Amino acid sequence: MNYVLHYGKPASGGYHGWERESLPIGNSYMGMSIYGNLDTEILQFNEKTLWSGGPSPSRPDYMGGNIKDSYKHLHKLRNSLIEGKSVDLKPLVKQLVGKEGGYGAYLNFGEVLIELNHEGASDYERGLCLENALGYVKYRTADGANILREHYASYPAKCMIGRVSSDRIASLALKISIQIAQEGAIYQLDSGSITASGKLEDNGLQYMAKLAINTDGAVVVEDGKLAITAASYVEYYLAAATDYANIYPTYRGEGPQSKVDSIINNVLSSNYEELKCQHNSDYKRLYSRVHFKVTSGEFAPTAHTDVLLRNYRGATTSESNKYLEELLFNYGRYLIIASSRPGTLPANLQGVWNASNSPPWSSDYHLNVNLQMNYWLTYPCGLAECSESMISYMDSLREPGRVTAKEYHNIVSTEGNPNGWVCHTQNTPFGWTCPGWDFYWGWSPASSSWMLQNVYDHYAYTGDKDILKKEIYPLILENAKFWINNLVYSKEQDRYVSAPTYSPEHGPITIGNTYEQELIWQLFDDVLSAAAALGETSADLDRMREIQAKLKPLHIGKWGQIKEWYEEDSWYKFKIFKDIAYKGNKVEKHHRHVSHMLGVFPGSHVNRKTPELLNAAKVSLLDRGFGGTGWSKAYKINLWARLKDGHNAYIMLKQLIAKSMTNNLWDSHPPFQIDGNFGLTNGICEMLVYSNVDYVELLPAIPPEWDSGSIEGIRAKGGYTVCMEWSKGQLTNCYITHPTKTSIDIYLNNATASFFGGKVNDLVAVAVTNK
Ligand code: FUC
Repeated sequence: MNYVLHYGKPASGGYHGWERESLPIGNSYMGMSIYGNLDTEILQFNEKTLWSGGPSPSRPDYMGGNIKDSYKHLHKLRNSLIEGKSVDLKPLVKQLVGKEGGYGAYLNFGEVLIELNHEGASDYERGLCLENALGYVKYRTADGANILREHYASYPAKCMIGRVSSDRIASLALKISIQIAQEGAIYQLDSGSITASGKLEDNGLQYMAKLAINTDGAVVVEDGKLAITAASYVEYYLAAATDYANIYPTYRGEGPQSKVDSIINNVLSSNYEELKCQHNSDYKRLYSRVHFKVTSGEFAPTAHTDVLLRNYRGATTSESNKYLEELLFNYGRYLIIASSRPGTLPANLQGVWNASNSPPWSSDYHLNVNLQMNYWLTYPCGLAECSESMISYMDSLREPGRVTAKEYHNIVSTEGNPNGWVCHTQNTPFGWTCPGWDFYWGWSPASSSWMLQNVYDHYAYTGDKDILKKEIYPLILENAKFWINNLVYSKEQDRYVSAPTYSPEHGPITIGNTYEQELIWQLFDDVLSAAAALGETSADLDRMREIQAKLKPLHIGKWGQIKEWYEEDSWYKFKIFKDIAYKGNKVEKHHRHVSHMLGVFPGSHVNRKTPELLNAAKVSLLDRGFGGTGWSKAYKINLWARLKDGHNAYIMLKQLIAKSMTNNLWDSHPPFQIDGNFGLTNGICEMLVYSNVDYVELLPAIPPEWDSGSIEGIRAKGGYTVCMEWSKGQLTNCYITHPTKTSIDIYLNNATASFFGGKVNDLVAVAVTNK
């Protein structure tokens, strides 16, 4: 089946057109957004390391935003909270912030412009084919030549590659130039290439982009452009790099010139078709691992993608709506392959695509939900490789994170004796680990631990003990050490608490809120499981076990909900006044964050074996409603799936697609934020397979709208690969493979499974094939 995003006209101009209509390709080092214009084609491009901020000759005191000795203020605040003193918290929390200077932003690199002058063309179509990660534009010019323009982003060649061709010999005349989006770039041209280079004013980061061409036409350099005439084809190869290296504390490495030259020399020693084949096999190796189908037969709508999206908003279930759901499922996989390969920085808030020098939230790494959501899909979709850049990135936060632990928590590490690292809501590739410059969104030490669930899950899904031992275990253990040193005992609550705590951007400042307690509980659980798998024992692990039992993160409140704050019961006097009482505590009924739901998803604390908590989670989630920003809707698909409610999970999927997707199928917060795309794909995985505790459940939340379908290649925790089909909502065929194991505990809710026959209502051991 061919999954293609395609349109009948070019993207509109400017940032608006970029954000909503351009089509993205990427090799994770670089991203490119293609407009598909007929007059002058715009190929806006990025390179993942082009960041302002961080260390700079103009900021000799840059220290990851950390402010020295802030722990003194923490202690004051903490003592007043623990002792229950009624004090004005505002002046105290003003001191628990980081320095904004040096935060910086992910930057726009620039544009390749191709002046074609093909206005007046007919039979126009542009598209992005997900099966082979190829962008295309095709049309017939006014004088009858058929033009094909192709673009792909090769990960093996680290290069963006394009080709314009005409079926009329020597009919092409075009001009190519580069415009760098930064001040002061220097351009050098010869008849085969354009090189643009410079230094960022903010931090002195050196950058270079080089475009080389290959054509059968004649080339001259003219007004800073390559002017090509009498060509049947023009191929172009674009490489870009900076001297950034993720090495603390300088964050600088090899200059860009040698990197760019070696990429360009390498591609020029090959040819367009060979490179395309290499790209295809590299990409397909990852993309072809999973197939999801809920449409029947070989259904592929002819309507353009923007029309499909418009029709989708019309609500009724149809084959083309289901096709759009399949397309979006695959688009999430496409986008993570395009933006998160090993050896690069992880996918940021916009993946690798950004057309602004002051993008929303700096297009940074946000850890109070967003980066986590970016990576949920990697494991169930069999793309564990795509999580490696995220794992090394988290590892790179350890050194600067020790400085934050010292300055804000007085937890001191010495050479060879790491005592704990931490980071907060947001960070940059320059080790910016301190709290944000406003406590109310910036303070969130447990966000670091949340990200470590994504890290640990690499092992949970793949069973790879080498990476567990070498990378994952030391990283998560050191964050757990931070908590051993940082938690305090509250007599009143009879438990260990984090203090102060602030639920992401929501509610009052308290101690031991559900968000932090639950994340610490899960971290300890993962560390203890990892230690057991590796046969590790230590006094720290014993202490962790004791503390975990006394974290008591989850409490059911007076109206049957999972509490987000321990203190909630005291606000709730009369049912009828519930919302007023909550509002008085700065609580928004429909707040986009669902921070009290972490034990349901992605955590494992709330599950089939804790029915009271499951019911309470339903009460809370219903109270939060069915709206939210893009990512919030995506989160709720996952949550309803974990609550085994396919109907509500599907409502959230529909809401997300109908209300939070732009024509190029990017998720819109608004603005564009890629987390919702990834969260959608993972939400569909959660609807199909649950594997969070010690059993696998098939079809836990299948909605009536997908009454028959199939999924091939989806991964379950423990290293299983599942292929299955269902019909009328019931499993009809299933095949499970594992590299070494031969049996698995399956939970099938009232489903008939033909592969072992009979009606299955509870845990059943079935044979799995050794592969
Ligand atoms: C979190 C969210 C916001 C936004 C930002 C990038 O702070 O609360 O909604 O997604 O990240």
